[in-house]
Amino acid sequence: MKTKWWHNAVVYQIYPRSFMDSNGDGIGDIGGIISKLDYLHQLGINLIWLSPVYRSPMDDNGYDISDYEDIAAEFGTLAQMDTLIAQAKARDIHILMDLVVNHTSDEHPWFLEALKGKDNPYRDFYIWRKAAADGGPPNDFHSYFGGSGWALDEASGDYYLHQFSKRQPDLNWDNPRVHAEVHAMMNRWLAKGIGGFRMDVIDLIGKEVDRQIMANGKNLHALIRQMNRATFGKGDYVTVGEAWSASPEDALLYSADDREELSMVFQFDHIKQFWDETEGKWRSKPFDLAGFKTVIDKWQTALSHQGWNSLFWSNHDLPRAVSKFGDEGEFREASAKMLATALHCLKGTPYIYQGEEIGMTNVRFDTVDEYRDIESLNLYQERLQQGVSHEDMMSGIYANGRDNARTPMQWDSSENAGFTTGTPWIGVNPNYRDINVAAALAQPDSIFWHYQKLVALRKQHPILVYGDFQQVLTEHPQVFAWLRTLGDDTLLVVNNFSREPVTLHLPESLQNWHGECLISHYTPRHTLAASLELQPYESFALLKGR
Ligand code: TEU
Ligand code: CA
Repeated sequence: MKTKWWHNAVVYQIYPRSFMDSNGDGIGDIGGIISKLDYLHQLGINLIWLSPVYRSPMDDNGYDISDYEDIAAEFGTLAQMDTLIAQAKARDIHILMDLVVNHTSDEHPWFLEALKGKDNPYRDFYIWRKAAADGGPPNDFHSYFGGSGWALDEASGDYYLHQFSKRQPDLNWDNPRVHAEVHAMMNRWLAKGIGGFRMDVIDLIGKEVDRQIMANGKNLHALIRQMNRATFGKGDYVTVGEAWSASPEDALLYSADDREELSMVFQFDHIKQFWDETEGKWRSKPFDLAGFKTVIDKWQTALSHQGWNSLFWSNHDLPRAVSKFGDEGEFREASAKMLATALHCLKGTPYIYQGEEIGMTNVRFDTVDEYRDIESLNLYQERLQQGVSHEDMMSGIYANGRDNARTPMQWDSSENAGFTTGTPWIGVNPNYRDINVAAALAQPDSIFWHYQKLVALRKQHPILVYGDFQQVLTEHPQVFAWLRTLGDDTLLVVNNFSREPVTLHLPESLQNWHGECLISHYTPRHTLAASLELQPYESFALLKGR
């Protein structure tokens, strides 16, 4: 495997709307991000994945772009974006811009042109089909955000495809002019000094519409290779593709060295495994460690020598890590630290979602009107019409709604958690008085300092970056443990994923170890006997002495 500069880097994801408001309008902005770069530098991260800040009508909070080369007024200006890039770089932090090119906003000039008529030069920048015989949508493809995935253009009587909201028309990647326009825009952003791209639903751009194959279409990898060669492949950039459909085999196609495609992908097996087979995310299955271990092991093993894993528990579309995989009550701190150790001791690039480093939790607003996410709001309406009860839908939103991750970043215990001096665009989680950055920085053993140690460890110990993964204690019902091996070095990572203490009996091969405890949030363990008493949500990583 070729080593890359970013292999020991950790990425911090910023959802700009909710990160920090610098002008009192209740909406996070670039000025707010700039004001917090020292905080991020203190955490030690080297890359920021910046969710979209481009001009947008904000139908999907910026994932509906109307101008790829201007900044949304509520987020700031291009000049501020240049300042952010420069100020970040001065702190050895590189910006990954969010590239959303499966679709645009319906206010993008390309789409406004396309609406002017069937013979407009931009018409086939998008995907049009004739109405069905009954005048309805061409087929029964369903949008991820509710309703048909086809919207009628009254003027022409044709329908256009939109896999997300009807204000997010899908681009036609069968059209070489689309490639050229997107590549040119990407190169202009690269020329501004960014570090690379996170690529929104990149697995959808090769869609074969008439066969209703939306993900992993036959041209997908050719399109990505072409994009690589035309843009980021010319430099040492970081690219991560969001691929909800990806299998380990797909991930190797995206990220193996000789593929000249992407650095890595976000896959979601460890997320989808806890969604209901028929109700999806709206009916959450209880966390099952055995299944979780199997999935993580599958991905670690598949990409151990080829390709590269991304590592994450949460993002702006997912519930909060400690609420989903840990304990948001009595053991919030211990479980958040355990999850951090587990993630950062796996092989791949760890992603920290804003607020994860202080153990922010899911939110439970009393009424659906307090929610803002188009996906939750649309599906609430649609599913109630289908007979799902209000209570069932609310429990789905509480468990897996995207707004769980989008409540304002909690900076301190002042009003609105120090996020804004105005009225926040979405409610602040009421627990901000106790869970906030100021409190975390003042508490020596807080979750923040635990993350800071983990980020630093990745730079100090190549075994964390390149060590092979091998699960141990595979059958244990509460403990997820593994070895990382590199040359003569062996690291043992043990995580108690339960709220109960565990008496752990070690196999011969792990007994009588002595070495350096790289990280622990209980009493550090430098030696191992035949058995040990693990505390609730205890983790440790022990580097075996040679
Ligand atoms: O998400 C892709 C996507 O499929 C998710 O929206 C997912 O289906 C859903 O959240 C399940 O919980 C990307 C972006 O991350 C998301 O924020 C955008 O809404 C979406 O694409 C459209 O751009
Ligand atoms: Ca603002």
